[in-house]
Amino acid sequence: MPTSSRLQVIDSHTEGEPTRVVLAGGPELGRGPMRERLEGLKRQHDHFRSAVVNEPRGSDALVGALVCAPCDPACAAGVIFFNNVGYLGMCGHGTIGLVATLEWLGRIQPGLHRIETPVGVVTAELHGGGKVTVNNVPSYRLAKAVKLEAAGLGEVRGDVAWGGNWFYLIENHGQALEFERLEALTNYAWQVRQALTQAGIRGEGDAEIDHIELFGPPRNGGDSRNFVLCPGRAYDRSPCGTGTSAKMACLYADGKLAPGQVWRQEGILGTRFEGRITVVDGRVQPHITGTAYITGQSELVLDERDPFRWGICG
Ligand code: PYC
Repeated sequence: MPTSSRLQVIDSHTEGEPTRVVLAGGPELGRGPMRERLEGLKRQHDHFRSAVVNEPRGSDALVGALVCAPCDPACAAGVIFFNNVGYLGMCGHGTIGLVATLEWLGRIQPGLHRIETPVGVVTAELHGGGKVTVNNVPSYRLAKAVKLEAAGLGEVRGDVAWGGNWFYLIENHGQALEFERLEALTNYAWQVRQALTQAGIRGEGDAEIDHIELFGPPRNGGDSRNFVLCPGRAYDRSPCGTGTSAKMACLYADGKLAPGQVWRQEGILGTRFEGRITVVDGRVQPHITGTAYITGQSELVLDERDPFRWGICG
């Protein structure tokens, strides 16, 4: 059997968005670079992803984080992030959840830690009490004000940007970013996502743009509020770490954010990430600070008689 029938997990949420860290019981993926182990997980053990995050053990909102032994012993951990429909290159809220989990277990102390991800090594500073600053991968805007026309949407313009995942960021969407309007926001963003696919608008290397980010005025002391729709149609309960990184790369490109300047990004729940950038050799590095709280420690059981042992998936 490729995966143990019992998985040790710790659940947390980062500014509202849940993370499930798998500490033991996951499939054997070898000792290669994290991007190779991700390919192995995708090809041979996708049922493991579904068992961990989909119902009946999980939910559409849950992001899984499989902890792996790092290639470089100077790293605190290697990690592969996944969700209800697939895999994430990087995940800001998930990295904060992972680091807070390692703190809670007593495995790491406050200070700077290196984490291997499929899109490169990121560092994270643990401040203590679950508060973490993620020093994300270099982020950039690929294209500004890309026009999209789709029935029912009218003309939409958005920036295509990378922040560890691909985003289409829209400012003039005409939508009120209110929690009470989650369904309308989800439907709107999903239509945009489908229209992008139909129009063949993609990220670098022909990558799919699978995160849609709507922006609006702040309501809770931030500089801006967002609504982010994730690849599996779940909305991000946090302000989205990779999305905030993509946004700051766009602001910098427009001359609206200076290195070191603080950017307070509210999510749709009103929680906030504090962001800033540094620029090294012309590349924008985002720094995202938020707090994660542990919500549970448990053992997932995969009973071979259970028809939904590998999760309920569409
Ligand atoms: O915080 O980067 C993030 C993230 C991506 C998808 C859900 N959260």
